[in-house]
Amino acid sequence: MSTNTLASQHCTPRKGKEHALDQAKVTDLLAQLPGWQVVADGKAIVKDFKFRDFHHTLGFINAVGFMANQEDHHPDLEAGYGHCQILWSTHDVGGLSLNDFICAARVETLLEH
Ligand code: HBI
Repeated sequence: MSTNTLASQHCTPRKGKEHALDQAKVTDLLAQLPGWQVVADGKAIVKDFKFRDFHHTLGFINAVGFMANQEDHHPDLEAGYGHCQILWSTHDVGGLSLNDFICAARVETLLEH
């Protein structure tokens, strides 16, 4: 595992098509993210997280929101009792950028024990 893993990186403002990742890079980065899938014609990554009750789901949402504000990169969330789906895409590039993969990796570290 490289020392400069995705979860140890921070987002930077990425605007413009030049920051949109190509298919090969997306495939390479996705391999580092357990359970995440590419959706929306390759323009987003998504994962649905399951929890024992609504309190745990809300705790997770708040932790993700705090991290997203720190990184100034924000997910689309769809949640209900016992689950939260997180979708990452970079509006400023019109698809996937490295920021999306950094934030997905940082979400995974929130659940590490
Ligand atoms: N969040 N998902 C997402 N995509 C963006 O392009 C984005 C964002 N949050 C903040 C933001 N862009 C810009 O305001 C900063 O990059 C400056």
